[in-house]
Amino acid sequence: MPKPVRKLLATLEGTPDPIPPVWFMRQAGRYLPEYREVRAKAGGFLDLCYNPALAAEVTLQPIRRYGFDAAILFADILLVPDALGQPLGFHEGEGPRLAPIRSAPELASLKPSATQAKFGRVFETVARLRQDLPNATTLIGFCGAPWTVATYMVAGSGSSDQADARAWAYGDPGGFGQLIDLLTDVSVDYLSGQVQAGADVLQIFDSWAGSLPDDQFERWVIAPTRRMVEALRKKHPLVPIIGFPRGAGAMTARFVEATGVQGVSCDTSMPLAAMADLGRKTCVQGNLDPLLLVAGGEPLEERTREILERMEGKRFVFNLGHGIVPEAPPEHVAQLVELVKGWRG
Ligand code: 1CP
Repeated sequence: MPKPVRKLLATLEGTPDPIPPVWFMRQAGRYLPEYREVRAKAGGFLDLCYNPALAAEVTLQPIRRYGFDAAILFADILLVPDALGQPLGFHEGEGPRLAPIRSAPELASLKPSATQAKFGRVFETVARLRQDLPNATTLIGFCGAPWTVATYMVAGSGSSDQADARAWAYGDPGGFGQLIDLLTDVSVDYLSGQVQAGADVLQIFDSWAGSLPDDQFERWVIAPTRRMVEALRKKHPLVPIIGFPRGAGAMTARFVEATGVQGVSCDTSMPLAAMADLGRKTCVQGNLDPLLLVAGGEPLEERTREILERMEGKRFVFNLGHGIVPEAPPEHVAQLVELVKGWRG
């Protein structure tokens, strides 16, 4: 049987398409009524993440509705601390809560050897997805980058400035480095398991990369990401990796060069000229403002055309600069996908 053309995979491998592949971060989620229904049935958010049948179902929902070129595994970056044994809860309207870890001696409570039971359920979701997805749909596996996951583990919740992790990193870089090294190793195993189960492409979410000055960015964003990319390349030489160093701004080009990622996702604040420039070195993904999906109509169409024109001829993946927000009407998502798929058609 000939190998199916998976458009996102092909674009990352170096064959651009005149009509770019399209998928959206958080394409499964609360803006979809069918997601809210399954979510209510699952019980808690973590119950949904660890239930392979239901997690596969919510991953497939946006593929059925919109025909995206890629599906992203339904899971969360905080499953890694959860699997390591750091108690995690998601409470309605509050976001995640973890028992904070603030010093090197507390790292002894984390158990990398205990992760397999919970990771195994995620791998089962991936395996189901590869079976149930259309052959032409690329399957994306993911995890959080060590720095971003550490910011939640140290603060015990989301935070606007990641102050607790930054303070630990400055005050005791050796101790904080132990946490980053542990997360780097566990994340490599976790992503490698996703590839073995059937993921075609990997994305590493570093949502809080932008909170670090350049020297700290080198140490806590670039160095661990490079280590992950090198280790994964050895195990799976053909699987492309997309980095998402959100807020990296002027450090983005350096990030691409130093980490060896095959693609970079750009947030909404990246100027189109800079994104086009990056497109000469690597495959770029982005960067429509998710709030334009709330507005819809002409403002959405105008900016979409501008991005598509500016990125023409580049190795480019159409995406948002961050995740779809719960307020986005599903019809606006349909409007956007039609526009991208009909581009120059
Ligand atoms: O009630 C609900 O249904 C929970 C909402 C929700 C969803 C749909 C959360 C809680 N996580 C997710 C799924 C999720 N998270 C995916 C699934 C695949 C897809 O994109 O469709 C992915 C890739 C993530 C990744 C994730 N989780 C990130 C990185 C990307 C980003 O948004 O910056 C981060 C930072 C998280 C943590 C997280 N999970 C959920 C919330 C509310 C948060 C943010 C907490 C905070 O900082 O306040």
